[in-house]
Amino acid sequence: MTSALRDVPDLTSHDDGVRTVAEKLAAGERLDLDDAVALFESRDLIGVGALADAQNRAKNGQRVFFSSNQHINPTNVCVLRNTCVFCSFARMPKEEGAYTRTLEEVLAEASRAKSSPTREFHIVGGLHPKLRLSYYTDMIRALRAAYPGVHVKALTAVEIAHLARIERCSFREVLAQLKEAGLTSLPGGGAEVFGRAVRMTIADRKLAGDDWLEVHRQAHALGIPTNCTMLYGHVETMRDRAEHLLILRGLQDETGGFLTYIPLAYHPDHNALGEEMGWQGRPTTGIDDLLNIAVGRLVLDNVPHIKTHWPMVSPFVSQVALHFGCDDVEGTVVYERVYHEAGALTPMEMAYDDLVRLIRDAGKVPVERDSLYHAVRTFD
Ligand code: V47
Repeated sequence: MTSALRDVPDLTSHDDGVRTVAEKLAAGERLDLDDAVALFESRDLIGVGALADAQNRAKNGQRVFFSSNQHINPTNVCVLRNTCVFCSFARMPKEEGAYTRTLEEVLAEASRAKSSPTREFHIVGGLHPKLRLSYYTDMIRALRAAYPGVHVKALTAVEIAHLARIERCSFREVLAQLKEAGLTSLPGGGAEVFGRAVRMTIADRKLAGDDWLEVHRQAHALGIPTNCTMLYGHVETMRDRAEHLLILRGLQDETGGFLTYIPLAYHPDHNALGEEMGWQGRPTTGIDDLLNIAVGRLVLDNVPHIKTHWPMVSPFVSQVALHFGCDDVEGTVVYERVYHEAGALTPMEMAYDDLVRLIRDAGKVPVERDSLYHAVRTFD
């Protein structure tokens, strides 16, 4: 049963916090920091999930979006190699395994997809000390020329800020040049957790939280929509998570430029935090992965979509997430290094038909989308 006005399930939860949230939602009230902490601390996953599922269905019905996309990681050389202790992907310029692709190599890599025509390139990489902005604008122009109609979602806020430093110009100037070259949107990486103590522990020299927000604010002002993320499952507290979500919600109130929120599950293999620093944690569990989706849906009431990243949490958890507030599934991917270097055991690619089946078998309606969430093909 649902309440007639607000589509909130009548819920008798054993958890006071979840009952309070249910009452607030039914009354049309916004959740606050304490509510968000209570949801992250809740042991009533099914109760939290049912609330999130109702909110998602009210926004998106039975539709679940996915994209035919390809990830490209042009370089793993990164000036933050020794300070972002959670990262397994970065290398020093002369370190074994360091690579930087030429434009020709990127174009060759872009033609890997076999199961479906690519509609989106997702491009993220390291902070290379020497690559100029023109390396990226040339890449975007070449990809758009070779694949007419394709969307390019490229460069995290951290990479934008790094390029601004190299070019000695503003974030806005970098973004404007990328847009002119054909950039469609920005991915949401680099946010990690905004809280100072967490950032000092896991990403000491990385772009500060306020600067991450400023890059996204500037992008939105230029008409470039963006995604947002949170990296969870390392040293953060439940309050850190709650504060992070409220900060994202605050920027969305201001600009309305976020398209989707993606909780990113920390993978501890082959990085200093997981293997060398005496971190007492363990990889995230299915329970935590689903809870992060559900709490994201409930707190980020102004963000249209919540995405599950199947390479990190597995296709199985991603499928179940579709009943916990999620309406957006990572795409075909094709080839990916950031999580697989960190020990993700999932395949690198999901064939287009398998993605459609994964969504259908969850009882949902698959909708292939472009980067801007326009429906390209609907599987009724
Ligand atoms: O910011 C790095 C994460 C992010 C690890 O916008 C790790 O659609 C887990 O931007 N374990 C970059 N995560 C990836 C990114 C992204 C990914 C998926 C979808 C979208 C989108 C954007 O990868 C980094 C960091 O948070 N990451 N190392 C690790 N060991």
